[in-house]
Amino acid sequence: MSYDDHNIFAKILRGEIPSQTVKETEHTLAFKDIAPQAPHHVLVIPKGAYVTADDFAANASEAEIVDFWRTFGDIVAELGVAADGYRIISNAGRDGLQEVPHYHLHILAGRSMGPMLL
Ligand code: DGP
Repeated sequence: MSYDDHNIFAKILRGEIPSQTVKETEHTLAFKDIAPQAPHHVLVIPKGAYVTADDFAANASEAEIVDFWRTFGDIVAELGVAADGYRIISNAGRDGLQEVPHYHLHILAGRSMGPMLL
């Protein structure tokens, strides 16, 4: 699984293109999706070069993994959506219709998501 550092999220991490930061920590960046699918649509990404969730799980350090998921939890708390609920999605690869090949978690909240369309 090779990482292409020309992807748009790598450019955001390098500060080459702007984004609306929601939260930044040592190992993690969260920013607003450019085409929100819900009233709250946040993308959480590791700063390290990982392509998919399985790449991150296999190759990231424990510090990166803990930081990523704690940041996710902090964002849910700060958005105040835990009581009403939310959906998290991570698309991977061709069959997952992943558009940007840098691992990211979508947090969608603020409306009913409806049933999964599988
Ligand atoms: P995915 O299909 O899971 O790879 O979704 C990629 C998401 O990234 C999609 O919801 C739109 C978002 N996106 C694409 N380009 C940009 C960008 O330049 N800035 C921001 N903030 N989001 C982007």
